[in-house]
Amino acid sequence: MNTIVKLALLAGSLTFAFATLTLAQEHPQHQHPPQSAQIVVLDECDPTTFNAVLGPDFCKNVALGGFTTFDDLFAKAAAGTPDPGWDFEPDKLKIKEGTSVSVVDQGGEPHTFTEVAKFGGGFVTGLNAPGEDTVPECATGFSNLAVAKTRILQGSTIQINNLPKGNHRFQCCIHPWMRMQVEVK
Ligand SMILES: [Cu+2]
Repeated sequence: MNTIVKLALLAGSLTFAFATLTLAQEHPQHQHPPQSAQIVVLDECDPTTFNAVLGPDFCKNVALGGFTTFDDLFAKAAAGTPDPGWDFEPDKLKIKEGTSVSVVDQGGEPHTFTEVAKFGGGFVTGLNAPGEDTVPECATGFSNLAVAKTRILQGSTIQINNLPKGNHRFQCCIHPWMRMQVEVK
């Protein structure tokens, strides 16, 4: 038997095994509640220093304490040790095809949840790691409609449906160390 035939048979039996497993887990009524998963977006922007630079209400953080000032955020990024308080949770999400994903910004400032082929820098060069270039998907910032569409404001949620099978990388185009992966099976 040649290798291709063997691989085809192997793939066939794996598919069968998976199908059997899936059937065994199915609900008896053939009615499935819509599958959904949530990703939380976090930051610790300091309202006083952020809003002094970016305008009133840019940072609307209501958390008590734990704030990072505007200057500190840039200093940490430039030092190659970006603030871990700016984060997507979880770091990796595994979902079944057809699952809808909601991304909720529970931080104090806007972010983007932008799919990229390869992780890299965002469009605010002062927040990029030393030597890191802006990834093409984030280029030109919010004047790029594709980037603008991925923006999430404080307290709001975006919904992502129909993610195809495979591994998807998402990052924030403003704070590019905010990164996570969604694996769709
Ligand atoms: Cu961000």
